[in-house]
Amino acid sequence: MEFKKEFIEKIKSAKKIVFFTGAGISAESGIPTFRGTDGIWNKMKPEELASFNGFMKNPDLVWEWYQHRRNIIRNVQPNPGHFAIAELEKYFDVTVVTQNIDNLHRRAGSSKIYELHGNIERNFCINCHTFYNDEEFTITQKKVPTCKKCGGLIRPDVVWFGEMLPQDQFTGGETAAEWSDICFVVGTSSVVFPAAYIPQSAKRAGSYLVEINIESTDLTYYADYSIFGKAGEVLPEILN
Ligand code: BV8
Ligand code: ZN
Repeated sequence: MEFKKEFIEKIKSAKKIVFFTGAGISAESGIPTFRGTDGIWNKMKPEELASFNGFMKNPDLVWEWYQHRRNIIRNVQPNPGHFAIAELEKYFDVTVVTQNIDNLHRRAGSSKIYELHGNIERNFCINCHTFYNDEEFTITQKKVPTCKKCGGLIRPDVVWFGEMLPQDQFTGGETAAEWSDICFVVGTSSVVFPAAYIPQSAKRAGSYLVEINIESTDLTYYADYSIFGKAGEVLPEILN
């Protein structure tokens, strides 16, 4: 793969690099994306499954859907894209800012990660906020579990539509992006806010914005360089 010269020069002088990632980076591991031809939202309604109202209306259905996704995530592995990002820590100060809840960046070995939309391996009681990790429930448990302390419903610790992002994760991710020399935007449709502000903030603060995606997105016209290709194929090339 031939990269453009300006990009190669930027890489040579860069110290701080941010990877802003979305569902597309995990697609090659076998986790379905949300939008696009095979996206989850083509079959299911986000307001029914990924909102607090949806959960209150049908907690068992929402719990079962997350159990289904946990099952997929447990049985897949990080792909060459995740591993390349982790390996780049040998050469740069790398920060990962991810919208994914799948833990694959951590499993690939990345050490500095901001999770904007939470993590599917954690759960908490909607009543008293006691945290429960995944091992406390069997993967076959289809009905929503209840809290040992207060009997409240237990939900996954992910950010649903209409909910605030964890402030420390958003601010940490945005600050890292603003201070970066290069901000890679990998495998995201860039339509979910406020997460999608982060690459914009990076560019406004002077970072060089590089998009890696199999197709053009809302961010493409804004990027300094768009590389069209699969994350698991493009990212390892950057190591060369
Ligand atoms: C909030 C977690 C406010 C759980 C998710 C401004 C304008 C318009 C609307 C809004 C706005 N601000 C807020 C909103 C509303 C809403 C929103 O953004 N709506 C959009 C959709 C119109 N936002 C919210 O509700 C947010 N909260 O605003 O709170 C508030 C204010 C006051 C008081 C209280 C509250 C919260 C949003 C969080 C939603 N959570 N998920 C879960 O996963 O179950 S959303 C979901 O989308 C995903 O989980 C993911 O995190 C997120 C982004 O998706 P992507 O990662 O980009 O995935 P997608 O499938 O779209 O794209 C995949 C891409 O990969 C494609 O481009 C494809 O081409 C590419 N690709 C595929 N294969 C590959 C590849 N690329 C490279 N290689 C490959 N192999
Ligand atoms: Zn409780």
